[in-house]
Amino acid sequence: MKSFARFFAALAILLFASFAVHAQAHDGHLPESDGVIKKIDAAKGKVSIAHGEITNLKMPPMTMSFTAKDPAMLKGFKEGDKVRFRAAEVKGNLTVVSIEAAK
Ligand SMILES: [Cu+2]
Repeated sequence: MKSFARFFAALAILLFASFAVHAQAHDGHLPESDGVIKKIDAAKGKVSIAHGEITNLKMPPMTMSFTAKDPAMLKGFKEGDKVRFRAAEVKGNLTVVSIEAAK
């Protein structure tokens, strides 16, 4: 009986781990949103963006502050830059997971 319980516990852990990996791999499938950088604080990894609709967050256009997934990704951007970016909620923070200059 005990070994059964251990087997199911191991199975649950494996399932959970594979879901976590799967969720991470999905960053690239988030829809891109348009925006203009209003304020940038690369040291704190914060960026304020006047953004268009963000469908995956069910968010209408607005100006708001995001946390950068990695502060280094803000290097090379400045206020007034037009960008395309992907945003998601990460640990309760609205986070920019990818950002690139809009052409
Ligand atoms: Cu918003």
